[in-house]
Formats: sequence, structure tokens, C-alpha cells
Amino acid sequence: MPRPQQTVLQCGRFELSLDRPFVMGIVNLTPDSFSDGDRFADPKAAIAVARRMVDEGADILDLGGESTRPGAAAVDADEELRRLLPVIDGLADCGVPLSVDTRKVQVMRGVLAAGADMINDIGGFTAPGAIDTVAHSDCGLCLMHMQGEPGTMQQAPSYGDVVSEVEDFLRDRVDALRAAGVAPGRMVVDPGIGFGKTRWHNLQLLEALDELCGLGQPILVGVSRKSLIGELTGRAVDRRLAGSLAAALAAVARGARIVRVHDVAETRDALRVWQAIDEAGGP
Ligand code: HH2
Repeated sequence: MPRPQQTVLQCGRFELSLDRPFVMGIVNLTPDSFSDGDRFADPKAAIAVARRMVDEGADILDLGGESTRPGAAAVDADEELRRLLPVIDGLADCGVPLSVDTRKVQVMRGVLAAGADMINDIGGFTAPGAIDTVAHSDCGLCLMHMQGEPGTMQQAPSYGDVVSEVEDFLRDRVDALRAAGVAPGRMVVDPGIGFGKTRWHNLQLLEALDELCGLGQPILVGVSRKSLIGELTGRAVDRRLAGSLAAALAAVARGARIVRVHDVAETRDALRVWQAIDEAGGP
């Protein structure tokens, strides 16, 4: 029996009512991210860009101190925290939850102590100590699926049935966190578009996204400017807005509650129009 779907997300200082599609704005504090490297490497510039995203309608900000691009340089926990902490501090009063994209337990601990509201772990809290670190806080959690490791994950991704394998992984992770005492109202799940997946795997996952609704947790999807969009449109990273908007709308139409994007204003507009049409059908 599918669990009833959570519509309220406990996220540190915030309780989000996911009664419309939410927009998570990406703030990469890295010199080597695939689409916007170096744009935000200076904390002051990052804070200004993040505040503009809030003005444009971001519901959550996702701060990342390490790139997950294949081949990106590894960053140690101290350097990751050095990038993140001034930005968390500078955005403390920005009015929306601050999520941190990290897999490192030491970074999770440091950013939670500094006031982060959510941990977005592309490893799904599989690192030793990760669950213990978040279990006794009240932060929101994003559990993502990835096959392999960022450096090599795109070399030969392989699945029997990608949708059921991703679903099984996410169910196991939700159950592991619940067993450690994490309330279901703190968790969102993410199929991890582009993380150890071919174009065909990504398309299958997006098309069948509603099957993940059976997990009972809100679904987050990140496809903004990714290689999938480049492969389908033939566009370079800086020309992928239209393709990214189409993918975000397709994901929301299939049940995604949060979309993780670089282009907040444009995504907000696209979702407003989509939502007005959707609601015109009545309850
Ligand atoms: N994608 C990226 C990073 N973190 N987290 C979640 N939950 N879902 C995603 O799809 C996801 C993610 C990769 O994109 P980006 O942050 O733009 O690039 P980089 O890893 O180069 O910093």
C-alpha cells in the first residue's frame, strides 16, 4: 500500500506547505560547476545573487560548496565549510529555507550548527554517520539516487529496470531514516537525473515520475541545464533555458513538488501559467 503523500515539509525554521510547485534556486559556491562555475565564488556576489533569486520567487535556496560534475576537483570538508559558512551567515534573514548540497558528515554538522534548514545529500545519506548527524535535528532532508561516484558515474550506467531500481533505493533510504527516528514530514526524494544514468534512463525516470509518488514523500527533480537538455536540443549550457523549462513542467505535471533550477524567474513564470491552466479544471 502506498503511504499517504506528505504535503507539509518540516525544514528547520520553516514549515513548507507544498500545495503548489516549489522552486529551489541553485547557488553554486564553486569555481568549477558545470553551468555557472565562478559566478558565485566570492561570498558577497553569491549572497547578492541568492537574494535576487528570493526576489524572483525562489522558495528554497540550495547552496553547494563542491561540484559533482564528472572530473571536478575533490574538495575537503574544511574548504567546503569555508565556502559555505559566510554565505549561510549572510543569508540568515533572507526569508526562505537554506539547503546545503553536501555528502560530507563534517560539513553537515558544521552547516546545521550555523543555521542551515535542509541537507541535500546526493548520496542519500549512505555515508557512515550521515543519518546520526541529521536524525536529531529538525532539518529537511533531500534523499537522492546516484549510481556510482561522480567522477566515473557516466562511464557505463547500467540497470535492469531503472524506475523500479531507483524506487527501491529511495524506499530503503526513507526506511533507514525512519528507523533512526526521522519523521516522514522531513524528507523529500529525488531520482537524481544525470547521476549514473544514460539519456534513456533519465527520460524513463522523468516519464514515470508519478510511480515514485507511491513512496509517500514529496518528489524533488533537478534537470536544469543538464547534459540531458544539451543532448536533446543540441544547445550549449548557456542556451538550455527553454529545454529546462519544458523538463520542469513535465516533471511537475507528473508529480514533482520541488524543482531545482538555475533560472528562478523564468521557472516561476512557467509554473504560474501551468498551474493556472491546471487549476481551471476545478477540484
Ligand atoms: N544536481 C546537481 C547537484 N545537486 N541535488 C539534487 N537533489 N538533485 C539534483 O539533480 C542535483 C543535486 C548537479 O547540478 P549543479 O549543482 O548545477 O552542478 P554542479 O554539481 O556542477 O555544482
